Amino acid sequence: FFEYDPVIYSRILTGLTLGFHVIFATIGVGIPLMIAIAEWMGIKRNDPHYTLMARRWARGFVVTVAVGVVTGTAIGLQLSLLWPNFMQAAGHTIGLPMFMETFAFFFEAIFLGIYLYTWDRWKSKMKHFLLVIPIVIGATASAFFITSVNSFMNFPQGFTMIDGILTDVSPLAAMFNPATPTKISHVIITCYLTSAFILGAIAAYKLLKGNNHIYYKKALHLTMVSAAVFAIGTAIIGDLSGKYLHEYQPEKLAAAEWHFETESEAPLILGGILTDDNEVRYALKIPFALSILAGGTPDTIVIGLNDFPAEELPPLWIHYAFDLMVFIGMYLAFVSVLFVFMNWKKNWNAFNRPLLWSVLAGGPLAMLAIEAGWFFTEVGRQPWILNQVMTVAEGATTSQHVDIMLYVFIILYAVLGITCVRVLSRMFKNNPVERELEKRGLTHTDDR
Ligand code: HDD
Ligand code: HEB
Ligand code: HEB
Repeated sequence: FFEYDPVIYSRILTGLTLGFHVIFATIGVGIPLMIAIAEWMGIKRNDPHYTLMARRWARGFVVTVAVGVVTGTAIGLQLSLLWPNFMQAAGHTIGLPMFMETFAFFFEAIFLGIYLYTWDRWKSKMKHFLLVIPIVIGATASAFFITSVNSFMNFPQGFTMIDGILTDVSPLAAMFNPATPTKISHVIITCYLTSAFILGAIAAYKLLKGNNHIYYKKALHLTMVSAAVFAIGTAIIGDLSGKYLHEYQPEKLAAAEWHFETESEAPLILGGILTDDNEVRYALKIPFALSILAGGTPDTIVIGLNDFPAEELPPLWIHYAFDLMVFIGMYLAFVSVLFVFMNWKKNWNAFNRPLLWSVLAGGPLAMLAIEAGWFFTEVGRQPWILNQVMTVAEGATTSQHVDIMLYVFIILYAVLGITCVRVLSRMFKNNPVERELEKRGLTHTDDR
């Protein structure tokens, strides 16, 4: 229904692929840490329930890794097919971190293989636990390296531009640019937060369905304590990300907050709609909050949209993506802290149904916040593929067949998504916790 334009189709296809990949990437980065925490608890408390958690989570993790590899490979392929000019100009600048991601992945995969097949191999349980550490490091390093590429796109440095070609390249300066610290730490900690909430949501679901096995209560407690820590960390780093934007990408921050006039004591705008003459209606305004997010004090001057050339502004709908992410962040922090608090108060019941429902909702909401965060930062980088250096249109292919590619990949992702869900649900339905405990000679005597 609109005219064929390879740039539009390439953007849709790239966004679709990355948006799908990031679901598995997030789980891939976060779950290993949760496995490690559970196995550690199992050893320290000599409690087989925690050990079983680590085992079951590791088994499910393998399925999501497999899909992560397929979709990750699709990204690699599409980067050179859809963005040939971008890859030609920047390829040797970002080649180092791209290669390092592959390396980190292989590192992780080798230890994952050993880990899965050596559960009962050693007398000392500690030896098996040590194997999970390189998995955690490898998974986190994947996120570290690939996100540094994205940081480079947001703040390109470490080269000189001559006739559209980047020369004098310094890969390390490119990797460690001003966007890198906040971006990488925000991505990694939100991966942890989201993974903790997804595992917590599964436990809450089982408890809601009337399965009151102590295994699920322990799983819920472990994941919510972790989530509370990560949620608070996310808020702190999110605040630092805002300060990064203020200093280095003020147009993205102004677009996110519909902030038109350059001024101090700027309010944070929640929700609302924008009229044709750029007036904000029906929004909740938190006085001074934008100035504080940007610079830490109410008198920080925040540059407004009116001070940027109109053709260099990103689409203003990223405001909603930003709001959604921040709202979900507050929600996740509230729910996890409330759970931990109620569980700590001995005569309160943290396992009440409303709270269980709230945890259950938190799983998908956390993943939605990941998507919202990426859409916010990626669309907020428009119209640049390399901020201030190369536009998206300049980086794109001129091929006439991107539409067909798009349809093929939509089918591929649908098949992958459905298969993944079916394999996972069959895997765990056919092997419930009760049966697995019995099989390992553990009775239910210690059930509460
Ligand atoms: Fe990205 C575009 C989403 C990480 C490299 N990405 C793009 C778009 C979306 C996303 C929605 C379309 C934006 C538009 O055209 O309006 N990006 C994501 C998600 C990511 C992600 C969900 C999490 C995994 N992206 C990411 C990284 C890289 C890129 C880590 C660097 C290797 N993204 C690109 C790109 C695109 C892009 C290929 C195509 C057009 C553009 O950047 O501006 O360079
Ligand atoms: Fe990724 C995987 C690429 C983004 C995380 N990846 C992957 C793969 C590829 C990729 C190719 C396969 C494997 C190998 O290495 O070989 N990615 C990529 C690219 C990008 C990305 C190109 C951009 C564009 N990722 C990403 C991010 C993250 C990640 C952002 C984080 C957050 N990945 C990842 C992981 C993995 C991957 C973790 C592994 C698998 C699983 O799932 O685990
Ligand atoms: Fe976020 C992004 C803030 C929460 C996920 N963050 C982002 C940004 C900012 C923020 C500013 C941008 C950056 C750049 O561009 O560089 N956050 C924030 C805040 C908060 C938050 C303030 C509240 C607390 N997030 C959140 C959550 C999540 C997230 C909850 C999930 C879970 N983000 C995100 C992502 C992203 C973001 C994924 C993309 C990447 C980067 O970093 O960029």
